[in-house]
This record gives sequence, C-alpha cells and structure tokens, in this order.
Amino acid sequence: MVLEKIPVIRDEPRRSVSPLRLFEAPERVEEFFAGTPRERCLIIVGPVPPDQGAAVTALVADYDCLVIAEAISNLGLHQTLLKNLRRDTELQLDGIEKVLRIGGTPTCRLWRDLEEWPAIKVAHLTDLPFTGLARGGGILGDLPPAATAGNLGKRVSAEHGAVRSQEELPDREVEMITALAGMIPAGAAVFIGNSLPVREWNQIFPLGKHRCFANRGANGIDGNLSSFLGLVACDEDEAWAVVGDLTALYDLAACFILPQIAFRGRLRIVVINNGGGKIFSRLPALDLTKDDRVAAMIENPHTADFEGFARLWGLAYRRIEAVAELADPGDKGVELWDVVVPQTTTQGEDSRRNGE
Ligand SMILES: Cc1ncc(C[n+]2csc(CCOP(=O)(O)OP(=O)(O)O)c2C)c(N)n1
Ligand SMILES: [Mg+2]
Repeated sequence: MVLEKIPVIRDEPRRSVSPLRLFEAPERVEEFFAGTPRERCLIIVGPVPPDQGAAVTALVADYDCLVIAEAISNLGLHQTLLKNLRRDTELQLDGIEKVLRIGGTPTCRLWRDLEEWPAIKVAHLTDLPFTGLARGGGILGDLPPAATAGNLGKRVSAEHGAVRSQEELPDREVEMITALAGMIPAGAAVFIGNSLPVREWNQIFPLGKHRCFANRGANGIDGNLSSFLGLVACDEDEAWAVVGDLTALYDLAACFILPQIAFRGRLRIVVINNGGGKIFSRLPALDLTKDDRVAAMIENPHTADFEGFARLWGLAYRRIEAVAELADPGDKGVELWDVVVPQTTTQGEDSRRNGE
C-alpha cells in the first residue's frame, strides 16, 4: 500500500550563504535610537551576504554612530564608516546605551558581553527568528532585499579601503594575514576559516575589497574546506580559503571533489600553519603557561606535513615563511600555500616565555 509519495525536490541549490531579506522599515531604527546621543549608540554588524553589503553600508553610515563590523559583514567603503569603525577590542560597553545589531549573529566578545549589561537596550535587524542573545530584545525588522541579485554578489564596488596598519598590531601572524589581505585581488571570494584567521581578518579587513564568507555559529573547525569548495564551485575565478592548520587537517578529505568541480580560475588554500590550535594560548582563563602537558593536550601541537597534504590531492605546494613572499598571487590553478608562522613568534608562545 502506498500512503503518499515522497515529493521530489527539484530546487536549484541555494548559492546564497545566509539569505537575509531587505530591511523594510528604517523609521523603526530612527525610533529606536531617538533621544540618545549618537556617541552612546553602537551598531554591531554580523554576517551579511556580499550582495547586501552595499545596502547595509548605506544604512549604517546614515546613523553616524560607532560601528563594530566583522569581515563577513561585507560592508563597503564609506567615509562615515571609516570614521566610526572600531575593532571590538577598542571599545567598552561602559557608556553605551543602545545597540543595534544588523545581520546574522555576531561572534565578537563584546556581543556576548551584552548579556551582562541588561541596562543597554538591544534591537535587531535580521531575518533570523531568534535574537542570538539569552536576554532577548526586539527584532525591528528584516534586512533589505539584495541590492543586486547575483551569484554570491559578484559585483562588488571597485573602490575599497586599505587594510588596517600592521604596526598597530605587532604580531607575526597578523602581519602575515595583513599581507595576504593586501595581496588577494579585489572582488575575490575569500573564505576565512577558524580559528585565529577569522578573528585576525576581522581586525584588519579592507572595506569592500573582497567578498568574505565564513562558517560561524558554533565555530566548528570541521568542514571549512568543504564549505569553501562548495561555495566557489560554480562561476568563480578568484577563490581563496585562509584557514588554521588544525582546521585544514580536520577536513583533509575535502579536496577529493576538486576534479569534479574542475575549477578554471585561481584557487588557493592558504594554511596559516602555527603548529596547532593556537587560539587557546591566547585565552587568559586557560593559562597554558603553567603546565606544558596540559598545554599540549589543549593545543594539539603536531608536525603534520602539508606538502604531503598537497601531494595527496595533486595540488601545487608552496611553503611561505616571510611576509615578503606574500606579494604575488601566482598563476591560475589550484595551490596549497603553507604559511609557516614560527611558533616562537606567536603571541601564545611569547606569553608562555614571559611566564617562565
Ligand atoms: C569540530 C570541532 N572540534 C573541535 C573544536 C575546538 N577547537 C576550536 S579552535 C580549535 C583549534 C583550531 O586550530 P587551528 O585550525 O590550527 O587554528 P588556530 O587556533 O591555530 O588559529 C579547536 C580544536 C571545534 N571548534 N570544532
Ligand atoms: Mg593553528
């Protein structure tokens, strides 16, 4: 007996990473901010698909208040924004009365700290059904429909901002990330992986230069390369993934798909190889300086050979040890770049040395 046929789904695969709709009632934002001096208002922009970046940029610039934006906010270049944009580490919630969150759920520390500041009013412009905060808050409306309906929002504006100065961030790994962001051609699809790369990119990203993507949410280090390859499989000619070494190893099998997607442009898998999960050596609460065995368990140090990784899948391999080597994106084709960050110069190792 056949009760019911299973419906056949013939939809095209959805190629928009986070389908947000256009904000339809900007006057409600006016209402939200009304009566509060602009210097006490903050906008936090989480993930926004590249094709909505321009619309959201205009909206954010209109309110002329402090802004924190992740690289995957895909905000474009705007003078007001340049003036107002801060890194999350540069701001305190003390003195802020109202926070407007735009787009997907932000991942910055300051956002999570809002749970501890119930007096700050928080409103959301998003089409996600939940606020992303345990304390709740009013959802004001959706985001505006995409300004340009295009495959992954390919038409980025030609004008773009420069990366933040690396002298401000004296860290070897950030220096490498800064050089990469400066070198990767404008308009490229850039998938920024866990764990430190996505955080470091947030610190230095050039406004409007790239179309940025990431797997956020639970911040899994699995499946990053698979997500990247699926994202850029069709209709891309400039595709870059920048991921941590453990993140790359967690998805060792991902590149099996490469012959099937027959990528014709320039595709780079850039591994920021600091020899383990170095994000953990930066968490004061863990204090890995005390016990090397505990540190080893948490950081998972390894000596895996990324040349072997590249050989496994027939990729060209390039080892990079100096910032100066990050000047030329190279020819078309698929390459794995092993950007070796000496462990003694990462912040974690420095702090361990200081602790000795
Ligand atoms: C699937 C999964 N397993 C474990 C974790 C916990 N975790 C978070 S960051 C991290 C280390 C990542 O190392 P790497 O990719 O080298 O990045 P780095 O911290 O060095 O930038 C681990 C194991 C996770 N987020 N997801
Ligand atoms: Mg690492």
